[in-house]
Amino acid sequence: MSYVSDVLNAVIAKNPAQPEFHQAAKEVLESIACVVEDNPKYKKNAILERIVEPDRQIMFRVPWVDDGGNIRVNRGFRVQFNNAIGPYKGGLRLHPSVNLGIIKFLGFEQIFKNSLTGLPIGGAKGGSDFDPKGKSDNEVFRFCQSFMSELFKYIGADTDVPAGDIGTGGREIGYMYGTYKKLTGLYEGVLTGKGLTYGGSLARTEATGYGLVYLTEEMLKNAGKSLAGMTVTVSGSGNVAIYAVQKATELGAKVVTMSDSNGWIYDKNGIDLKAVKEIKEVNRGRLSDYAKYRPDAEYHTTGSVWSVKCDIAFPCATQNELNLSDAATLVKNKVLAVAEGANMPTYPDAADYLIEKGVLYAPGKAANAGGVATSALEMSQNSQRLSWTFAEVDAKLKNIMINIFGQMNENAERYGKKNNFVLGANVAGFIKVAEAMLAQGPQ
Ligand code: NDP
Ligand code: 2IT
Repeated sequence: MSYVSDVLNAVIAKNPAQPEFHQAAKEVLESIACVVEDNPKYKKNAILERIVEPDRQIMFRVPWVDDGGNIRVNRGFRVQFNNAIGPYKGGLRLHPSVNLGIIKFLGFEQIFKNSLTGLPIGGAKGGSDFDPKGKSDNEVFRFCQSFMSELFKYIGADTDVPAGDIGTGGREIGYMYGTYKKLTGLYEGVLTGKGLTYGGSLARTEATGYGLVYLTEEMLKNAGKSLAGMTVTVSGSGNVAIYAVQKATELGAKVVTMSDSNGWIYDKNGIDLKAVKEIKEVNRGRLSDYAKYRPDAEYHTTGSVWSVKCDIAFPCATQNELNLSDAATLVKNKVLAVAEGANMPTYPDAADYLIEKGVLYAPGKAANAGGVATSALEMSQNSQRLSWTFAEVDAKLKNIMINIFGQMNENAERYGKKNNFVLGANVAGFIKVAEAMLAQGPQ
């Protein structure tokens, strides 16, 4: 058996009941097999065995008191996966589905994504099975305070810098930052996605969605096309989806769908983003309210946005939300490109199918790297004790995304797999981390 399959079999045997982690490890390891064959030093130095094993996995009890005076208990996680190229960096997910396997898949992906940004950040992820939906501000505060009263022991501006992800936005980051500061007495850049009044970076809120669109525009440009005039479908209606819709619309595309966990909207006239922002960002409401703003739009609780004919698809909700039958529908409808705002939204067989059919498929670790890249820019500004303008940060973000496309495109070609951006992104992300690990010895 090959080195890659030996390591994958060990991952499956040693990490039972973690299907998402197995899926992420398989995708990365199988696509870098070519590099591993070319470089016997990786096997000799057990790079794969080391890269699939987190540096440490922290799990803790998070007790908090709800508004009725009842004690509630959630589970907290931080998986510090790899710090070969910089301090641990990655978001905190608050969603009832969170478990160790999901945090490990996200932390593993983050290693390669962070490497692709070209910035000095290692890979980590954390979160909790706490559900912020339907909770009062006071309940969210008490949860965040309890969560950080344990997490603060393991993080720091030069150690591990968490940020937002599903369910963790500006409100949660603010409560966690206040708690960290109170417990440590340190005013330091320990979290990113902070508010603009206390060390946040302009353009961080927009960065993941904008970056997704910048990378897609570059990928289309390389194929002699552009977003202008294209019809786009988007899933999700959170941070990533909203700013992807905003930038795609600005570049002349027409976005016709968005979704949340209850249903999805189809607005043939183009999504009214002001309405979506009011529903989601201001009211913390449900997309079913969209009809109040646009009575002509359709709202569906069955099926999915992928049934709508489009040129470009942006999955921006969560993992495994686009299956093989969705991919077949997209191909039948002549989709040109699928670029992932979410982490691992496409099932592996669906991704293979898209690539095989010649669809330009940009995997999340490349396409959504603009968020963490701008987090790293927030860290730079915090270290300098300066704030850059929106235009400065946005220009840096755009350059980073163009550079990421260049790296994945070049590496796909180098290994004779033109337009296989899964291979290209994984190879480019992996080599830098592997070389840093080699240089630092068998730790
Ligand atoms: P938000 O919490 O802001 O929004 C998440 C959106 O996805 C909501 O519309 C939510 O619907 C929907 N969603 C979440 N979970 C599910 C589910 N299990 N089934 C159906 N719909 C679901 O999160 P973000 O926009 O920040 O994150 C979206 C994706 O992007 C995630 O995969 C995240 O890991 C990834 N990402 C985020 C980055 C960031 O900077 N925020 C950076 C890079 C990647 P509902 O409101 O009903 O729950
Ligand atoms: O998946 C991701 O890259 C994020 N949730 C953002 C991480 C970060 O540190 O900004």
